Amino acid sequence: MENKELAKQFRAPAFPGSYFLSFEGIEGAGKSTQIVKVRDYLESVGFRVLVLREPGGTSFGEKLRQAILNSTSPIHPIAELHLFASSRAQLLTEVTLKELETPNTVIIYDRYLDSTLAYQGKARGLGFETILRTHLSFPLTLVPHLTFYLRIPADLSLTRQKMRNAPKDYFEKQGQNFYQNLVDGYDEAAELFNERIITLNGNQSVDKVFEDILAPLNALILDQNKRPEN
Ligand code: T5A
Repeated sequence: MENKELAKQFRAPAFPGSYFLSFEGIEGAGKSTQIVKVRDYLESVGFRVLVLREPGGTSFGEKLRQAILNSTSPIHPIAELHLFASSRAQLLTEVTLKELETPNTVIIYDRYLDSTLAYQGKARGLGFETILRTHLSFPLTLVPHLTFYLRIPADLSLTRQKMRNAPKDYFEKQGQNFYQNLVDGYDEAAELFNERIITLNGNQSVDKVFEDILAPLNALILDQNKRPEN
């Protein structure tokens, strides 16, 4: 089956008046910065908002997060893929699906499936088909209503990482080629899931990026016709 056909197996959850969003991008793209602004905005218009991060978000998932990001020895890409998918399945069932049952809830994920496509699928070389097939069982077939991909060039990621001056985790120790492959991987994911993923220029001021997020976000939450019916 072609990747386009596989991509059709993925669907957004249907809970009345509740939404699932994700933010994507390479390290330093500005995801955390924009998530805070989007959370504040959504709360100001009356939504209950929960922000969750991947890997992590549950006690099991946080253990997996430490296992991966603090690893000092190489992890096989297939092992990486299954660790991220395990953390994801747990977070979806333990938190996300339960919380979305409450109307007017927005769940925001800091990274989701598209990270696995870019990091393990493209940069680690497993290919998109392997990633998509691993996610074909429920609840891993769930995807957000909208994904905001903050696109920045590889060299800007490395510059922002240096400015932060924090110790490097497992992936941040990789070089510029790895980051270029990630950008290419995200671009391919955005093409494959072109209705869900909104690509934004992350190399602009924080306020301008937020302004670019607001138009598609408002179209989703304010347009009654786009609200799930059951
Ligand atoms: N991973 C994860 C996989 O390999 N596969 C998977 O399936 C999943 C889910 C997670 C790691 O795991 C990997 C990917 C990652 O390597 P993490 O600690 O969660 O690691 O790391 P990140 O999500 O990458 O978090 P970062 O903090 O590095 O990036 P952010 O959140 O995108 O960036 P942010 O907002 O913290 O901003 C970074 C800096 O830039 C500035 C900020 O002030 C900050 O200093 N900044 C801007 N500067 C100028 N202009 C703007 N517009 C700016 N926006 C932010």
